[in-house]
Amino acid sequence: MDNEKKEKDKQVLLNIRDVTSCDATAQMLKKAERDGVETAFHRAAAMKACPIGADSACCKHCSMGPCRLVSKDPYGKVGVCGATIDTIQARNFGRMVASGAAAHTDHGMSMLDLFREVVSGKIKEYSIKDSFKLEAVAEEIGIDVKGRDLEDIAMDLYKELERTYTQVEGEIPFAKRVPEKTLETWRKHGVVPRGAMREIMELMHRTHMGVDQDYENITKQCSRTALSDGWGGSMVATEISDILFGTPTPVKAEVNMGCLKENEVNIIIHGHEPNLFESMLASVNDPSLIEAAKEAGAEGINLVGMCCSGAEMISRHGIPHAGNFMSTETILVTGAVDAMGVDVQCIKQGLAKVADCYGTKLFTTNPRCHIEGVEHIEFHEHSPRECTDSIVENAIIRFKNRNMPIEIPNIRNAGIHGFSHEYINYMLGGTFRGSYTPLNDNIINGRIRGVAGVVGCTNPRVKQDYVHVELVKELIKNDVLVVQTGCSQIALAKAGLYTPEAAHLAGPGLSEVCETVGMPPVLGLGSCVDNSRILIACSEMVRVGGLGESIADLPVAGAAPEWMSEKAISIGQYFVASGVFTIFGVTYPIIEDTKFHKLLFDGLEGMGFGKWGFAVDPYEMAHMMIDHIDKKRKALGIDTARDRVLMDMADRQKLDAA
Ligand code: BF8
Ligand code: SF4
Repeated sequence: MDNEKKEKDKQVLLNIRDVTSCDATAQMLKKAERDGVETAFHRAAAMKACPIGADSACCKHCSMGPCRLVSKDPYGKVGVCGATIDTIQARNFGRMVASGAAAHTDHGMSMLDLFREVVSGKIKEYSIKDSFKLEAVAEEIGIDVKGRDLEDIAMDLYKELERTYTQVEGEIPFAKRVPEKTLETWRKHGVVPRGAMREIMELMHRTHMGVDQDYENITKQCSRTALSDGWGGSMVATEISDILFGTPTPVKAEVNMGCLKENEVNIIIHGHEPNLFESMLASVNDPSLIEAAKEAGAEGINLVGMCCSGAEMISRHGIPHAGNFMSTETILVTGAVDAMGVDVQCIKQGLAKVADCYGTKLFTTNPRCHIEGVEHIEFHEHSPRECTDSIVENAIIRFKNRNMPIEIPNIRNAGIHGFSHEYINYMLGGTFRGSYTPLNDNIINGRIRGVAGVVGCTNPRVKQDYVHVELVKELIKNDVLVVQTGCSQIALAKAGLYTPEAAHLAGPGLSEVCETVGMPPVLGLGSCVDNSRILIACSEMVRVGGLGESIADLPVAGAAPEWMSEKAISIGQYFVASGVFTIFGVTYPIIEDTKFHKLLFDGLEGMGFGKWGFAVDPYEMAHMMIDHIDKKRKALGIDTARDRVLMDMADRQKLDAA
């Protein structure tokens, strides 16, 4: 007890309003402090980020070092081997890209493994839900579909997509989706990806001590590897998940911690791979488990998602979502979570201690991700229900033995989720002529100024959700249509922007389009691997015409305002390499004014790619994106259209007919 008291005395107390703009998380942080429980918010406040690491001014790639250079005088010193600041930064950056790309592509490969086993009949617990999409994707990458059995097409699709990972030479299959001029730029600079395994391996090799020591050459391999993620591993993850589990279409669903139910057995799935969650969905609907929950005194079983697998499940099935990355520990403080099952990525080790404090049963399920001291119930795709049924049974036991007060923030926000790129086609183009033409037309006539992707994590180094929400509000106010994925999507859904009524927050042009179509001004596309949907949408916009010949010509921009993970760096780099101006917030891991920094923030654009940007303030970020969009509009010769804000009757009729 004395020790516990000392621990409590030591605890950093937060100025809660400064660390989160999520009311539910704030309420739980207050409770956590009352209970003497520590979270990542507290650890971030107690531990200053290392300034040398933050600038990427150190190298520990060999034991002649670690070598520490000086951020304020970056060219004043070199490492023991002679490595310059540009080499060191580019190598560190490259390793972030390699790790991020590995995470997405390994996830994609798992989905493809599952697909193969389903198609060959070895796994019967899952099946093909969207055969229409299967044929469409197969046809797009050159597989003959006419008059053939679905199984044959599926097996050919499997074999072709396997090349996304294993191909030693030549271009990956989805390079066929890249607009011709963008692909030309890639070919010119030698960055068209081969298989992701090869690209990641080569990047790890080149960033080894004493190999690639030219930041420009390292940057090429960063782009090539990142592209093998965006147009490779991530895109396969999205497409195969749609084929297996269904392509999202708009669905009304609720987010926030109020989705927990005091009188039900609450189960959270948090992580990234939808196969675990899909099996859990089957488990919680099993009559015998529902009966067992009732026998334990519960009114039912309540399944809720968090982070990216949650974002996929809200998109596909309207499963409620309890919160984003910075809420995963705090939700346990409710005391209402009976079990949390996690798989891979963004799983804080700190969850173990918080779960322990509140008696929540925490389970790891994936062989890639164990946590010391946490029970592991391995998930096998050949018998998925063994794992998920067992988690439900454990949750029921915990429900029965609940022995402390429960406090659930009474906040739920309804909204419309589930906008796949296919649905955007249909929504804007109508059933009979589904196409991006109306989107392009509305961009050309200036009602929609441009499109922004706002994506990515939350990070305790900045006020949770604040930068996401303010940035998106500023963008839509200026008639920029926003598409979203991952934790950012949940931030805006909590802020109420996912309703068609939120159109009143948009500028006159965008709100008119939203009202005509009945869509919110902010469209959620799912999890972080679903950023590939944004790439496909960009390709479609180029293909339809009127907005230039390459992705780099489009009036679009991207942002990850509260990023934290290496996956985000890989995503940022593949958007930049695809031609998109991409801004990150929080901090940027490169010293300003170094040659490597100038290449990423300026030089790449001159080579036909996009470029990086950095800003902490959401309004500054928004206006950097808007300026870029306006610059592109001007280059396309459609800048004058925006002057004509008021629409005449003919315009209105044209829009209504669209
Ligand atoms: O892949 S947005 S905190 S949950 S890394 Fe993680 Fe970031 Fe959330 Fe999903 Ni994406
Ligand atoms: Fe130092 Fe060079 Fe070794 Fe890095 S690779 S730790 S810069 S000696």
